[in-house]
Amino acid sequence: LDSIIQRKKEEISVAKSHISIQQLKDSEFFGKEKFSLKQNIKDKNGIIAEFKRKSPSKGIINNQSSPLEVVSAYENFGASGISILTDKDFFGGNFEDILNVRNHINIPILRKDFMVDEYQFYEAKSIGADVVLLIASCLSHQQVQEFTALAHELGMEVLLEIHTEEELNHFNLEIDLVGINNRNLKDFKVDLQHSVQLKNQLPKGVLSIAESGIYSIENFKYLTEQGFDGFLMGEYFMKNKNPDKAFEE
Ligand code: IGP
Repeated sequence: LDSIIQRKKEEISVAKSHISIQQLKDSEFFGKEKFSLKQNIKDKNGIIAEFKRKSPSKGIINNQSSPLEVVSAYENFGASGISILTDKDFFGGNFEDILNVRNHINIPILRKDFMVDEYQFYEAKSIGADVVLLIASCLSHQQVQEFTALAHELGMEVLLEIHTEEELNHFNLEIDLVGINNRNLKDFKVDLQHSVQLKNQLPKGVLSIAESGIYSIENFKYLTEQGFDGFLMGEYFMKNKNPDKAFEE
């Protein structure tokens, strides 16, 4: 995780030297109406389906399918939202993956990346993202607060990702959704019980998303019974040739 953050900071400083925030603001998406993930989690099946080519823990997952064919299938089966990785070095993503699909689907898109600098929020808006991920383990309590305010100012919602009990402290009432990652980003271990335990410690009424390691209908049903509002799922869909059929078994 530390090396990802290190690399991310270098990447941001290069990006800043090429495109200013002022230039990012010229994008067609600034000031434009957005899709609400918060609302869609309640209105649809709760699944945030992810487009992910590869990951540090799994290597190549699927680098054949195009973003548009995959996310269209996600939309067709009733997903509440789409998550698209934009990190290039570790996850094989890029901004085009969002730009190429944004105007073809009518559900919210989460820009999934390691957000450590204000600049990235302008970037996210400039490519048409509706939601950004804040990973508690990469940020201070104060950064979470400031980044949440900035995201809202730009018209985006915030999904705060936590993994430990201490990270519950990063929560504040401005946050739109809380994701509990079943995967420890430091050693990649996955444990569904983990999110169940932490969920019970969240303030009542907060929309909770179980993240990672949901690889079967049984997993999904179990987490639904435990009261989760949403489910962030990547690999299960990306490895299935027909992501739209993956839930019909
Ligand atoms: C999806 P999975 O096990 O269904 O492919 O997981 C998603 O939860 C995972 O990609 C993820 C992630 C992250 C990736 C959750 N938090 C933070 C990168 C950074």
